[in-house]
Amino acid sequence: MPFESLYPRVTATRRMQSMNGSWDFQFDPESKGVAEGWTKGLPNPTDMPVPASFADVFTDKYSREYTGDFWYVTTLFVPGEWKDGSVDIRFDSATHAATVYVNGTEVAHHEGGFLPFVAHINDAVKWNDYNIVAVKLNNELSWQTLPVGETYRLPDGTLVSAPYFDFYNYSGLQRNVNLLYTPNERIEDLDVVHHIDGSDAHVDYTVATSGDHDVEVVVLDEDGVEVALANGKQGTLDIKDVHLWNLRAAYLYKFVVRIKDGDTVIDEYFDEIGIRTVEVKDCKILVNGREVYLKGFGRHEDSNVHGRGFDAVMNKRDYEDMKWIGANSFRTSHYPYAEEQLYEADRDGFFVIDEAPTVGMFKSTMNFLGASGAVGNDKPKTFFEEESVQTETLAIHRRTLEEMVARDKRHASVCAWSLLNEPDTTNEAAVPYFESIFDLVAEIDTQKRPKTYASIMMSPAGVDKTHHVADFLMLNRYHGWYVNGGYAISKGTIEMKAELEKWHELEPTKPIMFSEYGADTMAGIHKLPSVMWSEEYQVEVMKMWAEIFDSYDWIVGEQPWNLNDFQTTEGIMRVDGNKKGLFTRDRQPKMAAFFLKDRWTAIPDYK
Ligand code: GCB
Repeated sequence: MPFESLYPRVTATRRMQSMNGSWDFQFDPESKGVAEGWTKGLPNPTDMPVPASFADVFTDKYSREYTGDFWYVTTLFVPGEWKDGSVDIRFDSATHAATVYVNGTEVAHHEGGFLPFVAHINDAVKWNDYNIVAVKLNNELSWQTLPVGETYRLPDGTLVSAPYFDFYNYSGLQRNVNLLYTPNERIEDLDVVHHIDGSDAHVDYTVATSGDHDVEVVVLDEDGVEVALANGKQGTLDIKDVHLWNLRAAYLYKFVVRIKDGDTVIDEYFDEIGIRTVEVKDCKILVNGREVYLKGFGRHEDSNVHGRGFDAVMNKRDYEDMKWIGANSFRTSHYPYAEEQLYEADRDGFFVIDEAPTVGMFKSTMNFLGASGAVGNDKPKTFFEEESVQTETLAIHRRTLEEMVARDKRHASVCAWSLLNEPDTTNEAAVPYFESIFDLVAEIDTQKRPKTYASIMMSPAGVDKTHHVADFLMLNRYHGWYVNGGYAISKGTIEMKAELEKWHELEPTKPIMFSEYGADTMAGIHKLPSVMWSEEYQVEVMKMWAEIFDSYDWIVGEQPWNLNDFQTTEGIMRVDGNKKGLFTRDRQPKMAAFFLKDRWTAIPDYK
C-alpha cells in the first residue's frame, strides 16, 4: 500500500512512461463487458482523451449523464529491459471504482475516485511487446461510496446518479496514468517530522523499503548545496540556519533517499520538502510558532469541457488568481486534489486544508438540487444512525483517510485535515463514528496536523454533537443567501454573531474559521440598488461577512465559496452551475473579487 503513495518520479534507478493520450472508450450499461471479453478490446469504441472527465466531451445527454460501468482500453508497449524490476501502472485517480486488466488478466481493483493506486503487472505482461490494458470503471453513488449519493433507474431502465452534493458527478480517468519501473528492492515510503530549535531544525525521518540494505538520506538546499546527511532507515537530520517554509514565502529542500550496497545505488527517490510546524493553541493557528490569518477559498477541480480532468493550465491560472487577490490558503473541497496541485501549493506557500472525499453525509441534502425530486426520502433515521454507515461506510472512510494521509503527509502546504464536509452532526450516533476517524488520523499523521470538519448550517452551536473532536472549528454558513437574503441581510449579521458567541462559549480555546459563505452571482448582472444574483449584491454579502470576521479576534480565517463558478447537477436552484465564484468558470474576476483584493492585501499573512 505505501508504494503507490509516492509521487512517481524518474531518478537514477526509476523509469516512467506516460500513458496519457487517446484511449478506446465504451459504455457498458448491461455490465456484460467482462463476460464478452472486453478486457481484450472493445467491440464498438470511441476515442477518449486521458486525463479528462468523459461527460462534457459528448453532445448527447445520455452520454453526458451516463451512470454505470464504462471502459477505457489502450495498447501498451512494455520495454524488455524492465523485466528485472517491478513494473506497475499508476493511476493518479480513477473515478469512482476501477478494475484493471492486462491481456485479459485482472491486476488491480480500487474503490475511491480521488486517490492513486498501482497495478503490478509483471506477471501479466508480454515483455518487449504490445499489451492490452483495459480498465472497467463505475461511477455509481451509494451510501458506501465517497462521496455519498444514490443511484436509481428511470422507467426505461436508464441508471441515474443522484449525488447528495451539488458538484457535477464527473468521472473517468481524470488524472495522469503512468507506467513505472522500479527496482525490486525499493524505497516505499518516506515520513518526516519537523522540529524547530532556534535558528536550526531537526527532522526526524523514517524510510520504508522492501529490502534489507541500508539507506542514506541527503538534504540539499535550493542552491543544491548539501546541508544534512544521515544513514539508516530511521534517524534525525540536523539542518543549521534553516530556511523555514512560510505562508506565501516558501522554501523547499530536496530530500534524496538512496538504498545503497557499498557504492552501488540500488534505488533512489527524492521529494521537495518544506520545513515548518503547525499547531493550534489558545484560539490561534500557529505556523512556525507564528499566528496566521487564513485568506482563501473553497475550490473545485472543474473547468469547461475538461470537467474534473487534470488541467495544468487552469491550475496555474487558479494559483495566479489566488496570488493576485492576496489569498494564502484554500481547502480541497470536497476531495483530495491532484498531487500536482499540492506541489504547486508547496512552491507558492499556500496553507492547504486537505479534505477527504466525504461529502453528502446529511440526508436532508439528498439530491437537494434535483429538478425531478426523483429520490424518495423514505429513510426515517439520520445518516449516522444507519447500521451500514457505522460498519461499511466507516471502514471505507478509514481506508480512504489512510490513503490520503499516506499520499499527502510530506507536503508542507498540507497544514490541516478536513475529515468531512457538512456531515449530519445533529445526532449522538455521529459521535463514535467521528471519534473513530479522528483518532485514526491522530495516530497515522506523524506531523500531528490539526484536524477538523466543515460544519453545516443545520447543525449550529448547541445542536452539533461532535465539535469536541475538532482541533479548530470550520463553519459553512449562508446568511445573506439561503437564509436572511437580500433586504434581510442585516438580520443575518445578528444571527451569525449570536451563533458565533455560543460557539466561543462552548469551545473557548478553539480558533474558528469560515470555510464557506457567499452568494450566487451572475457575472454581468448589475443592479442599483442591488438584488440577489447581481454583482453588487455579492459585494454587499462579502462586506457583511468582513464586518463579522473583524468583530472577534478568535476568528482565524475566511474562505468564501468558491474561487470559481463550477458545474453542478442540473436543477431548479442552479443556472448552468453554481455561481458563487469570486471568479467566473473561465477565471475572470467578478466585482466582489476587487473588494476582497483590497481587503486581503491589507491583512498580513501572519498577525
Ligand atoms: C454547501 C456545500 C457546497 C455547496 C454550497 C452551495 O454548503 O458544502 O458543496 O456548493 O453549499 O453553494 O450551496
